[in-house]
Amino acid sequence: MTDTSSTPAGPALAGPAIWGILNVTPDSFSDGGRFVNPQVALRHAERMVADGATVIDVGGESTRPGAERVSPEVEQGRVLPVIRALAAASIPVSIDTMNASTAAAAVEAGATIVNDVSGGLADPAMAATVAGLDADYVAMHWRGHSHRWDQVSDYGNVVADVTAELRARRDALLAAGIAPERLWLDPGIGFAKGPEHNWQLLRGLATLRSLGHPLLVGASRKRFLGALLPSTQQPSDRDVATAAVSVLCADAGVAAVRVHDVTANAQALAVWRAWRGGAA
Ligand code: PMM
Repeated sequence: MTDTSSTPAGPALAGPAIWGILNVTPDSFSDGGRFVNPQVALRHAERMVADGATVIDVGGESTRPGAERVSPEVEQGRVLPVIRALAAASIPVSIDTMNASTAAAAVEAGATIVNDVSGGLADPAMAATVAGLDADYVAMHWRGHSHRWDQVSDYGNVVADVTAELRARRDALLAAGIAPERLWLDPGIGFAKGPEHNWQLLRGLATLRSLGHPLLVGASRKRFLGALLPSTQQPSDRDVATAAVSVLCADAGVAAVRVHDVTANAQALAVWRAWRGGAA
């Protein structure tokens, strides 16, 4: 992997890829319940691809604070029909899961990326399972399930702490057999982090990039953006703020942004490319 953090020109001018979020859950914080039907999910995914997404990230378990965990069987019952429908339509799919059995079943159903918000910590079988799959792996920074966030959200220097903890995860994941060129890292915006932690991490993306892996950032519609907006707004009113973060992520050399509103983010990134002198 090439570190381009000090190189404004070249391939980085393409800017981040857009991963469209498809939560097949009854209870996700901004789109819960909308895409449980595979045909409705497929239509939404096709629209996101038409609007500029290159990957659709399918999740069957909500990670929002207070959400109940679901069994891998329930999770797979939700996501596998949707993944099969997307794969049949040749849409690149990422599976958002903390469960090794769901990762394996999703790849079998056609997913090519495993996106694990626990970075392999929630399921001890995840790293070895993914090492045996033909799939990329996103390891997000994670300190525990949401019911523990109050106890685990102390940081000295959040950028240094998250970088050190992601480095340790990276080393463990590579030792388990995941190929370095298939590993992505993610700072875990909003996961056991307060608003100022999130802003410091976004300002510190160059430090995270120094780990030498492509970065995925998931800031879309998160609460720290809502804190900037009028108190009457809903999560779906945070798409303009999300697009502004995506533009700043582009400047920081992030490889992909995970977003709900693909159109807003694709338009904002087209402006970024034109401004930077790349092809719009
Ligand atoms: N955030 C959520 C879910 N999955 N995956 C990655 N890699 N990074 C994230 O920041 C992330 C994620 C929670 O947001 P959602 O409920 O809107 O999907």
